[in-house]
Amino acid sequence: MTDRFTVSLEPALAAEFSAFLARKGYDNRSEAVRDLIREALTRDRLEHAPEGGCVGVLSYLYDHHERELSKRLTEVQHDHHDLSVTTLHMHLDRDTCVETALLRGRAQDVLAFGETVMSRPGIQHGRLHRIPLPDRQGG
Ligand code: NI
Repeated sequence: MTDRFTVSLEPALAAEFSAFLARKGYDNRSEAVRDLIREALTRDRLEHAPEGGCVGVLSYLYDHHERELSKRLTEVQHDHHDLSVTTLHMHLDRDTCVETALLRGRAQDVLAFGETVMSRPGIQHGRLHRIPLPDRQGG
């Protein structure tokens, strides 16, 4: 059953929220509020339940001429074969590679892996997006 509640906003916050909805393309305030609640709960869960399972999407760009970097990245992925499910590699141009790694494991392990990769010299635009799994799916 759907739980309904009423939210009161002062005019300035309501106007800001309306502008936000228009900019993001929401037709429906309820959908926007649901998304904001999910986002807050996700962030809270990742912070407070680091042992919980998650899926991670790690993406980054690098220059493949960078000394040893490709080899090191492959080694890091093999060392964490339990976390690294698959990697997509795109040869963006003559020099540059873009990779996206799909990870699965405990939220804290996925974060540690992502930070290890993103902090490597030569890795640019590193970004990790973690999506907590429902409890029934475990790590
Ligand atoms: Ni490449």
